[in-house]
Amino acid sequence: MTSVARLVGERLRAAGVRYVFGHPGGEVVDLIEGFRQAGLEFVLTRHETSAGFIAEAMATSTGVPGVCLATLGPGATNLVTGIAHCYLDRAPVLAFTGQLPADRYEITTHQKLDLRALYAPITKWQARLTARNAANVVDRALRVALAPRKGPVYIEVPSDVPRQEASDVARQPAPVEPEPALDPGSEREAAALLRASARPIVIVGMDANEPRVVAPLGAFAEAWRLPVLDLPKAKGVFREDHPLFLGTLEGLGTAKLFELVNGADLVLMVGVDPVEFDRDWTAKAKVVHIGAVPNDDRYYPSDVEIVSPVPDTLEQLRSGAEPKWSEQELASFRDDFRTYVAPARDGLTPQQVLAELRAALPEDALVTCDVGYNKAVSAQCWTALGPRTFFVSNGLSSMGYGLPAAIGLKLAHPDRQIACVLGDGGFAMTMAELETAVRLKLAITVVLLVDDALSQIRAGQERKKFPVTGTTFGNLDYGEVAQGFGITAWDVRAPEPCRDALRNPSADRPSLLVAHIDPSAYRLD
Ligand SMILES: Cc1ncc(C[n+]2csc(CCOP(=O)(O)OP(=O)(O)O)c2C)c(N)n1
Ligand SMILES: [Mg+2]
Repeated sequence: MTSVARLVGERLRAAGVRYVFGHPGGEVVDLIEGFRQAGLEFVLTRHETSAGFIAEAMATSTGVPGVCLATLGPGATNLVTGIAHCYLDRAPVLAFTGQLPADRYEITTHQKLDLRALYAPITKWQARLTARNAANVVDRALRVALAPRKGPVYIEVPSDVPRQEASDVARQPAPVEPEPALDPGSEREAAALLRASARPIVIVGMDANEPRVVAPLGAFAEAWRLPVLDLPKAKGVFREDHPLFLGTLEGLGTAKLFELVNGADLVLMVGVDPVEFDRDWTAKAKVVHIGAVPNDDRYYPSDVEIVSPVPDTLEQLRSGAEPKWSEQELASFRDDFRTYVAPARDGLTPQQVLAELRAALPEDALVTCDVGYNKAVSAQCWTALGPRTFFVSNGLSSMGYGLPAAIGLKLAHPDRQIACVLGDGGFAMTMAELETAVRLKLAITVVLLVDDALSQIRAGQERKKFPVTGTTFGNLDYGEVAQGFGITAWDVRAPEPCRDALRNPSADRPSLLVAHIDPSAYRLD
């Protein structure tokens, strides 16, 4: 007989899934055993939310859905932040949790929560697994998760179901939705707007973060000589060392980039998902929305929408190109902005740490960051050179993301170098996952920006002239912390030792770079 758990596991394997991340409870051990029999590897994380972050990073970087698992009650509530991140950061992830068996659900109160209701606002679909629906539920879950915009689905598993005999054996369908075709009418309208404009700019968003967009986007921007801005989750689709690349919106110093946006007369939104913006859209320029998803958020008003595959649209819009901006104007904006976002200080600056990291890592290295000023500076000062090389929680903007995400990336890409850039606040939230990384023998460079504070929040208090309250904390002995996990730590206060450390990471376990930075370098005003 095939158990429900094994059937579900086999269907996940067939969809390309290799790992399930999570934290167990007694109610899910049958599910884990069936998954094991199906050839899936269960990876214990030290907190359920980390499992959601790991599954997301893996899914985002590979395109194969991620899977995570928690037990009922507190396991399910702990997983919530991880899945909320998958929801607002648009990742195809299946979240399984245990639940009381069906016949006890109505007459039990211990650990009972209405989990489908709990997950409803943070998932695209919620289902309860039974022996008679298991195959169809998994297949639908995979499809719903992968349909644009991608996102998580929730599957509740009553604890008696996994070991039952599966009686649902529907044939597995193809998982991907068809793409829309190019719309020639709106393409002509957009081309006319572009020809008539004097100061058009391009903003690249996460819906376009795909390898196949790289060449058409580069050729399009060069042909018209357009300045390119990106959003954090699209970093690298357009090479950030390119002379036409001017900066990352919502990174450090964004107000200056909005001066450019406000002076533009046309904005070409290429695969922009507005979930990444942290302010209202007030620019007066006309907008062309280009993407596989219509502009239904209405965050910005669009004069023309081209709901088509992005590469095709960019190829079409290239015809009849003539340069729109002068090279000197763009070079001078770029140089001024780069100087502005990396001010000099007596002490080590986070900008210097990122420059050393860029110099130490190969082009195809994968970098994650956490949330706080460390995100603002990484988003602006990490130079991304390829698509899907920079990973951040930006829709949800959850602290605690960077380290688990790096674990997911190293498992998915064992041959690539992986680093995470963390604040000391976010690190403390998930540092237990260092043990996960050690257990899995993952060489990850952990860059810790130490300022003994929740610096971004502290800066907000100071700007409002409030006393600093609840935004600083005691300093840890990170050398001892590293020793406790059995890893090496470097303590650095200047660029040169930082360089040495970054060039000599451990081969089979994480390395910890403890960078004591001057947080005043985050304050550009
Ligand atoms: C889970 C979570 N809790 C609270 C916040 C609010 N928050 C945003 S940034 C930040 C400070 C983070 O401090 P740290 O990790 O040290 O980063 P720094 O700003 O110092 O670089 C806080 C508390 C959040 N985004 N996520
Ligand atoms: Mg900090």
